[in-house]
Amino acid sequence: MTSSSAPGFAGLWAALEPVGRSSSGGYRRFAWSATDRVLREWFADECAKRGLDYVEDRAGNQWAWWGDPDAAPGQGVVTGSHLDSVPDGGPFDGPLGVISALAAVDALRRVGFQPAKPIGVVCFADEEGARFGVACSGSRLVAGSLSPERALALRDVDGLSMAEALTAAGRDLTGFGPDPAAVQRVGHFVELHVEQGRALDHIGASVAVGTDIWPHGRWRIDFPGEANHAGTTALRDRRDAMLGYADTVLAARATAQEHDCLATIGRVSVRPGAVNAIPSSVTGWLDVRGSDPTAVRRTVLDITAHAGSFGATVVEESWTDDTRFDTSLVRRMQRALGNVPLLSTGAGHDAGVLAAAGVSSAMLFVRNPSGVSHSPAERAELADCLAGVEALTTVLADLAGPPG
Ligand code: HGY
Ligand code: MN
Ligand code: MN
Repeated sequence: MTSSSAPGFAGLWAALEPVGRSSSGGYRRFAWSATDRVLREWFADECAKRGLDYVEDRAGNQWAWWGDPDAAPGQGVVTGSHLDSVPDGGPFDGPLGVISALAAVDALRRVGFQPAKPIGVVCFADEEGARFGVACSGSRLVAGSLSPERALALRDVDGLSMAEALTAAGRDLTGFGPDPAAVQRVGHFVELHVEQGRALDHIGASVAVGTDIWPHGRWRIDFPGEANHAGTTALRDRRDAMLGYADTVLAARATAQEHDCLATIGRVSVRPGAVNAIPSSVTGWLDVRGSDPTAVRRTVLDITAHAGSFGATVVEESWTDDTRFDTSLVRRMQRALGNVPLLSTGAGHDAGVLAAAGVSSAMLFVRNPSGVSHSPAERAELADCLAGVEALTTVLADLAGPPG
């Protein structure tokens, strides 16, 4: 399959690049925000330009079809990713998959390809969970692994619920939630994503096929304390919530090291949050991942016990099991692409949610020479991005082409 045209890809990239970029150079593209609306409209416009049949599912995810997915139930060959970001996230995490999907459709059309199966492009809502705290909320909602009741009640740092944010974004909440019909249209889902590590850089490869996602989860830990004056309260009289929090952060790191896992507390909230007031409560959000689910669970148990010794409560906010992608699809992609390397990842993706819901799914990773992600330092070279588009184009042609 011929390679995509750089101007096509570069044009798509240039249009999206300024949207939601903050003064840090990172992106602040949060679900159901005004920036998100610009992104959603951009995606819908690009699909309209290509004459794709645009439809939104009951969870607000955006789909666009080349061919009628209902004329061939369960045969849809779908690719795509997400456009939202973590605070000050990088430019590639998510958008590279969406733009590559559009560029791959363009490349197929340039060579006169006629799909024997419907080809879909999807943009999932709220993959990062940056605003409401649950990752992959759009794909979990549509797949039925996150209840609409729980999702709509989630609140952002300003106390706005997802229901209020959706309503403010002009969305009708009637029927908001799972959409089995949308999921059943998908025969295969392939998500292209920038690598969030340096494995490809170390082996000198542009593209890899993703095989699995490590088990991982998020836990909210609330440390109790007693508000009081910083200048008049003797140390012996204090119940300082910050001490338990700080001790637990260090314990989380030591426990993860002990169990060969990764533990991160990247978000904290302090009340009342005054320089001259002893904290009455501190909330930390814990992220734990690892290749061995038992070790991950052990790590969480140990951290929970440690936090509990300070009177803290721990609530699981999301959990993703060890997710193996469809091995027959992975092998088929490897055959179509030649001997590209296989790659496991500790990062969660919508492809993992669909795989867990029984959809034949897999991923393509594109080299990131910095290895950094969830940071403005995230990078991918244009040549590797185009190699990713070419690989995705080849995979789509193989999956949606005539049998035989
Ligand atoms: O957290 C993750 O792994 C993904 O970026 N949502
Ligand atoms: Mn991410
Ligand atoms: Mn992502």
